[in-house]
Amino acid sequence: MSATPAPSPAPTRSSTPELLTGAQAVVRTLELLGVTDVFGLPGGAILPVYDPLMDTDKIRHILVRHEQGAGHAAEGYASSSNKVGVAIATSGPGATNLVTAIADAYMDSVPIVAITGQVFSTLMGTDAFQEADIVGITMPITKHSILVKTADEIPSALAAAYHIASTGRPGPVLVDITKDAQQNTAPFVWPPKVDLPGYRPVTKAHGKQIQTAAQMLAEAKRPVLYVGGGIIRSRASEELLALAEAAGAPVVTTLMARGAFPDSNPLNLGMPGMHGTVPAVLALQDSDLLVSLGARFDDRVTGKASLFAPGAKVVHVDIDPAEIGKIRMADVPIVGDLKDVLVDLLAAFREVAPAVPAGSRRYAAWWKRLDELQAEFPLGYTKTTDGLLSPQHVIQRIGELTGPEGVYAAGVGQHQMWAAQFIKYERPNSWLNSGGAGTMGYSVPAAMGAKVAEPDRVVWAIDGDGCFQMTNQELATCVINNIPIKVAVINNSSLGMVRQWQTLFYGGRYSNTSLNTGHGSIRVPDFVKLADAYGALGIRVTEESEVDAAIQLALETNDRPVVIDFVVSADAMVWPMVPQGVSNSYVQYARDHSPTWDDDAAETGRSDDTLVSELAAEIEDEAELRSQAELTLDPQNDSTGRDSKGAQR
Ligand SMILES: Cc1ncc(C[n+]2csc(CCOP(=O)(O)OP(=O)(O)O)c2C)c(N)n1
Ligand SMILES: [Mg+2]
Repeated sequence: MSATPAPSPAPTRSSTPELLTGAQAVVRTLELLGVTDVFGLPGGAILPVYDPLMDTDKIRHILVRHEQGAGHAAEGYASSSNKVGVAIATSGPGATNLVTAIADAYMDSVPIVAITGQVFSTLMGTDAFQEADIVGITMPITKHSILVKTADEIPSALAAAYHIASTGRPGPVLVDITKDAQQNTAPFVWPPKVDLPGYRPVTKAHGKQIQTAAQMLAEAKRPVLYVGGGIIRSRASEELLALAEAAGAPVVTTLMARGAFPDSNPLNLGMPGMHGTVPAVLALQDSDLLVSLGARFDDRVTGKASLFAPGAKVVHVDIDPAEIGKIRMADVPIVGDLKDVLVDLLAAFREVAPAVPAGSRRYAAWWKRLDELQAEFPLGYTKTTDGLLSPQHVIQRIGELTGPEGVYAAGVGQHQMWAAQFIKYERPNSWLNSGGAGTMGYSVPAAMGAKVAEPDRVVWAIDGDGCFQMTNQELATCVINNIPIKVAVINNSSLGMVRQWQTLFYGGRYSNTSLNTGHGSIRVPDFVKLADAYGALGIRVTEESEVDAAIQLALETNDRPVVIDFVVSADAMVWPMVPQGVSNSYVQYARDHSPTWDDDAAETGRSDDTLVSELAAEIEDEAELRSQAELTLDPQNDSTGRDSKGAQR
C-alpha cells in the first residue's frame, strides 16, 4: 500500500502535556489518527474505553451483535475504501470471537486494527475471569500484535499498529490493553515516538530488475499479466491499465483482484483458477511469461503447482519479499510497491519494446489463440430444469441493475463463485470477499462495514443460505444504526459448494449438506419472516419473472435493510472447474466436457471420456497419496483413525 490515510492535524507538543487515563488516551489517539468509525461490543475488561467513547463526536461506534461481525465489518470498511478498519472487543471470549475475522484479514492482507481489553496486569497468567492470551493466540495470524500494560504506552502502541496495518503489505494488527493500563493516568504526548526497528517496507524496486522484466515482456511471445489482490491494496489500477494497454498484453484477474482491471476491457480474460474462465486458465497454462503483480500463486489458481504454466518464465512483483519464490521460482524477483513498480516498468517497456505497425497487434499469434478460446468457451450456464431459479441469472441481474458503482460482498460457496463470474466489475474496491480463508459468514457484516465507509454506494451482500445463518444477527446492527444494506440470499437450501463436491466426487451421497431453508422444505428459518423480525424488508422470489422487480424494489428501499430470499435450484453447479490437485490443463468447461483442442489430447488422440477417466484416476491417486502421507506424518494418528485422545477425526 503506498500511502497511509493522512491523520488529523496533530496538536503541537505543549510543555505540560495533559494527564489522561489510558482509556481516554485510546479515544484521543484514534481521533488523532483520523479514525471516524469503529465496530465493537463492550465487556468488563474494555469498559474503561467505552466510557470516553460516549463523549467523542469524532468517532462513531457501531455496536455489533457478535464480535466476529465487528471484525468482518472492519474488513469490509477497509476493503471498500482503503481506509483502516477498527474493531473493539473485551477480553477472553470477546477477543476470541474476533479471531476468525483477524485470520481472514491476514490471509487477504486487509488493514485492520483490533483493540482488545485484557484482565489486570496483576492477574495475567492466573486463569482470571475472562482471561485469554489473545496476543499468543493471534501471533501467527496478525502482522503484529502488541500487549500494553501501562497507560503511557497507549498512544505509541496504537499509532504503531495503525502504521503497520496500513503500510507495506497491509494486514491485521492487534493491540491488547490491560484494564489497569486503561484506568491509570499518564501524560498524553502527541505525536508519540514510534520505534519500529527493522520495519522498513521496500517500496522502490531495483532498477536493473525492472529493466530485465521490461525486456522480457517486450520479447515474450505468449505473456500474461497475472493480477492479484495486491493491485487493489496498492491502489495501482490506473498504472496497471496503462501498462497493459501499452503492451497489449492479456490480463487475468484472480478472485481477490476482481475489479482491479475493468472487465469491459478487451485485454481482460477474466478470472483464473479452480472456477476461472477457460481462456484465463489456459492462457496462464500455455504462457511463456507470467508477470505476477501482487498475486501469490494460491493453490486455487495454480492447481497442481508442479504442473502449473510449465513453459513460463516468471517475473514476480510483490511488496512482501516472503511471497517471492514461495510457491514458484521467480526468474526476475521484484520487491516493491506495485504503484511505483508499474510506472517504472511502463517507462522501461516503452524504451525497449518495438513499436507495433499500424493495423497489427503485439503478440498477434497469441491473441489469435486467445480470441478463439474466448469465442469457444464464453462464461455461461445451463438453465435449471426443476422449475426453480437459476442462481447465475439472479446474480447477473443484480449486477446489471445495480451497475459498477455498487459494492458486492459475497459469502463463501457456490454463490461466491457465481458472483465473481457473473457480475461485471469495472473498478477496484467494488468486490469484497473472503478469498484466502474462505470464511462463511463474511458477507453481511462486511457489507455493513462497506456501507458505513461508503454510504453513498449501493452495497449488496450476496450470501448463501448457509453463510447467512452464521452472521445474519448483524441485520439488527444495520436496522438500528440505519445502515441500509441489501442482502440477496441465494437459497439453494443446502451447503451448495460442498454438495457440488459430493455430486462430483462422492457419487451423489449428500451427507449433511441439506439445510431445509428452501423450496419443498420446512424452511427453518423462513428468511422473509427473519428479515421481518429484524425490521428489514423481506421479499421472496420464486419465479424468474419476479427477479427484476424484486431487485428494483430493493434498490429503491433505502430506509432499512432489504433481504431477498431467492429460491434457487440446488442442482446448479459452478463451471468451469479444475478439480483439486490436478493440472490446470484438465479444466472442464462443464461436466464431462474438457476442451478437446487441448494439445496433449490432440497429440495422443485421447477423447473427452478418456481425459475424464484419467482425471478420476489421478484424483484417486492423489487421495491415496495424501492419506498415506497423513498417516506417516501425523504421530498422533494411529491405524484406527483416532487420535491419541480417542476423538474421532
Ligand atoms: C466457517 C466455514 N465453515 C465451513 C466451510 C466449508 N464450506 C465451504 S462452502 C460451504 C457451503 C456454503 O453454503 P452456502 O452458504 O449455502 O453457499 P452455497 O455454496 O450453497 O452457495 C461450506 C460448508 C467454510 N468455508 N467456512
Ligand atoms: Mg446454499
